[in-house]
Amino acid sequence: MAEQKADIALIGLAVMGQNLILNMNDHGFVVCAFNRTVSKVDDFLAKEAKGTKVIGAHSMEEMVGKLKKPRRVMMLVKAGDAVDKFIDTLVPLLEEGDIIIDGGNSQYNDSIRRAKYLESKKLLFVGSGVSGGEDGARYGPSLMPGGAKEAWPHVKAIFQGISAKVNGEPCCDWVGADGAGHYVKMVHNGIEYGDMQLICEAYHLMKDALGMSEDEMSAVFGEWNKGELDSFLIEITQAILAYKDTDGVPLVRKIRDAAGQKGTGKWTAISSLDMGIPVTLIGESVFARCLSSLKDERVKASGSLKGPSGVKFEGNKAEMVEHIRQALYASKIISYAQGFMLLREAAKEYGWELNYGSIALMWRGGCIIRSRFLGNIKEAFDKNPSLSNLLLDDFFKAAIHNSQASWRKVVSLGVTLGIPTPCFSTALAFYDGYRSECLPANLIQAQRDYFGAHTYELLTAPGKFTHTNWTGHGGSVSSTSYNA
Ligand code: NBP
Repeated sequence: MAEQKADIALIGLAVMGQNLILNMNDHGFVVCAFNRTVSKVDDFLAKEAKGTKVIGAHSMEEMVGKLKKPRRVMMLVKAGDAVDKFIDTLVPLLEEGDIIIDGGNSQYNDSIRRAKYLESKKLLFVGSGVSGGEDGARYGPSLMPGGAKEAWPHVKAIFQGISAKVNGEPCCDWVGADGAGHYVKMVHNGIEYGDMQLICEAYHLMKDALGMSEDEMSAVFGEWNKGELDSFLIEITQAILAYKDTDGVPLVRKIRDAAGQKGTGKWTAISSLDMGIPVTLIGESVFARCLSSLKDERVKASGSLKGPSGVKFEGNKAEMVEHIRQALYASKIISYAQGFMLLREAAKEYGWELNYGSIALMWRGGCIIRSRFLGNIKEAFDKNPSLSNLLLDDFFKAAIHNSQASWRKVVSLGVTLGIPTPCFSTALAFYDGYRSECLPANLIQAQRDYFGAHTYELLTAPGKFTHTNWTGHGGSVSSTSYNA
């Protein structure tokens, strides 16, 4: 009997690829598996995929020959050159209208380039963010596909079938053209960096300012997870703090405090700098990881650089824990407001028609930043799809107003005790800046004009650039006015 033709091929049999294949199989799709190291195909068929409808291929030619048309080939391989190499091999094997999907953590600029290249070859490119790690891939990831829209009707059933669902709605929808899916995934990861750092600052304050044990803190995170902070990251933090090593000591206490990173937070910060959008919280969260990794230098400095001495927290612990919860919540609102500001600017820059409510729904389940809070964001954008800033939505405005006194107390506590709270602090500084009618940039403009004849605008004449001869001996020639 002839072998059944596959609905989709999946290249890359590491953790993400294998689990996505099994997920697709559970949803009734026939998948053809392939991998650079071909022996992994047989290992996979003999072990994890045993008893499933998954079929394998030992060459790209064989794989392509086993696919229904239009052919759908998805890659879950290391981002970068590997993706380009597979694309180069696939192009001569495919026909007009076939679809190449990259589900790895590719840079959105690479996806823009690949979409254009494959369009010139009459092939359809889909760059899809995939989030949720191993478990998400196996039982329901958040999927953020973008690229050639003509491909969407051909991949929608598979993607929405395997994705996470919230109240029956798939955490997957079409994002936009060329690199939009990977851009949205990048911002998701940036926000994830911010969320993790905010949780770490709450932990740091509870541990060092309030002197709480890991079990006490675990219980606090457990409580927080029942309210407006309900999220995957708070949930795992509760579990991590409760986890004991074989000697009964909390394992977290033994872990070296030097954070790693793979780059997506940094890319988000770079993109925000390029576009001039103040995504300060994600930026600080990346720098906090960089500072943490200077462990040896910090150990040396800790022996000689003094902080405040003789100050201790002497208030009511339970009340301060609640203030910390409020500070975390308010800072998180700022982080998401900044993330959506960046998405709005990117949409303008790259000509994408992003649906912000639908992005919130894609992140609502399946991915690492999944939370109840994203449901509130979806509601805000559903109510007003052209909302210019989340902070101006009534729900979030009220939430910030309600939390800000606590938030200020917590930032002050950190400053007084010498405990760094880079993300709580930058979020508050952003909030105070964003709500200020006047900032001191008038003086910056005067300084720039003083030393470089860069000109300034008067409050009464915006758009009209003037130069002043501040010293009496400078000339009256001004520098060209442009923004750099
Ligand atoms: P890895 O990122 O570890 O990639 C492993 C796969 O890439 C294997 O199939 C490997 O083939 C292949 N590969 C490598 Br490595 N170098 C290659 C090259 N030069 N040419 C061709 N193939 C090459 O696997 P993963 O963790 O499953 O992630 C897959 C993608 O999904 C990545 O882009 C990752 O960033 C992204 N992602 C991962 C997660 C996660 O939680 N792990 C979550 C979301 C997205 P081999 O078997 O022959 O070495």
